[in-house]
Amino acid sequence: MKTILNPQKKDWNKILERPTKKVGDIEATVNEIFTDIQANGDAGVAKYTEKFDGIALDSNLVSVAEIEEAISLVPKELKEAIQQAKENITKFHAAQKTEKVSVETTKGVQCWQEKRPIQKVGLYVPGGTAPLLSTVLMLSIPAKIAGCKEIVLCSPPNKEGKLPPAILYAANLCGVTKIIKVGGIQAIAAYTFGTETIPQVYKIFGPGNQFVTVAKQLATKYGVAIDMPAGPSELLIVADDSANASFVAADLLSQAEHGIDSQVVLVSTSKKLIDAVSIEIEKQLLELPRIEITQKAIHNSTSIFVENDAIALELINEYGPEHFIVCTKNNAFYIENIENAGSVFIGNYTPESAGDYASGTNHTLPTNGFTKAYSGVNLDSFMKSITFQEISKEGIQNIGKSIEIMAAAEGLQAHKNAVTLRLKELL
Ligand code: HSO
Ligand code: ZN
Repeated sequence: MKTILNPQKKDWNKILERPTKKVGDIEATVNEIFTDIQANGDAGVAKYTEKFDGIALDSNLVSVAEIEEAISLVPKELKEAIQQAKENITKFHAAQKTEKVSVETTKGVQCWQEKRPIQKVGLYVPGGTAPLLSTVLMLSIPAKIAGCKEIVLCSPPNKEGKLPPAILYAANLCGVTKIIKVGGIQAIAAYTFGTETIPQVYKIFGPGNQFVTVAKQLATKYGVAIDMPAGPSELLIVADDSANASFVAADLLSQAEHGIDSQVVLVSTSKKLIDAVSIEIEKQLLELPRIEITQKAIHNSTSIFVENDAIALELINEYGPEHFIVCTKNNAFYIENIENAGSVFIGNYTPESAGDYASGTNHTLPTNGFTKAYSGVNLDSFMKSITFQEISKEGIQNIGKSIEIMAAAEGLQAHKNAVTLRLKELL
């Protein structure tokens, strides 16, 4: 990790630049696969599964027998851990339900807002070096609580044509209605158009590599919503002498382990802490099975020394980290004033891993500075708000004149008439 001392404000963006990936001609590939799957449905999906995942499947729909096998294969200890995580994620997301909002804006004019679930949602769980069973929980639990009717999950099969048992177990436990062995661009294309096996959905959720990300963006052009633009994982820790250096190092490494393009940043008002963390990182790194990935991510990462908490805060708000750990004497200052972050972890005993798995908060969060405008996945992500209104005779008499005047000002006579006829009838 390189250390930068007291950087000038004009250099912050450069120092905190996210590792960029080459998008290259991904878009052309994505377009081609979309067109093929739109025209050929399941046959197109099977072709790309064979091409990219190296497996020809008779059917990509996960069967009851496969789920039963998975249930028998997942160790009891893991089942219990999943159960505890599920309970906490359920409690936190169920508590996010809101009451109907109803207001009489003017006498006789009643307006209200109610939420309804998105009926069909498509969840995506990537394969790769670490199949994330926790992501299954983070997406399917709020979908179920929201009341989504069709909850489909796609994930790429391995070379034997299988999904990891823990993914199947978690999906089945959390109420996923259909599990399909398909990954990458072809999964997103299938969600966009629908195939004989894979239902078309109204919104797609979940992380993925750059192919999946570009595909999700293309899906929006066909009218399918997505949770958020995804990017590599990030963690920023602000810590001072009150922090435990080995805990800070462990947290930085936990996020660096995701991928070579993960970005971890340490901001501190203590040079002593920065040095201690750096020594700890070197020590702990050697013990990690994913040392190569982790080392590369750490290599791209930075420690930044700043003079005081006010400067640190400004820099953090400018960066807008996906995950933000606060471990200082002045935690309240950061908590009150943080503007841009996906999820905040406070104090020496709150590792980011807690939010990744089991505390109850969602780990599907905006990255790449999108925290400035996007929220992480939550109950509302699976719902829409509908507004209602009912106006009485008295109500239309109270607001009718204003509507007529505004409609006339816009030159929209028919709009005005819709009110004028009613007002006349009431005379
Ligand atoms: N930190 C990741 C989520 C995750 N970590 C899953 C471990 N498993 C993105 O928030
Ligand atoms: Zn993680």
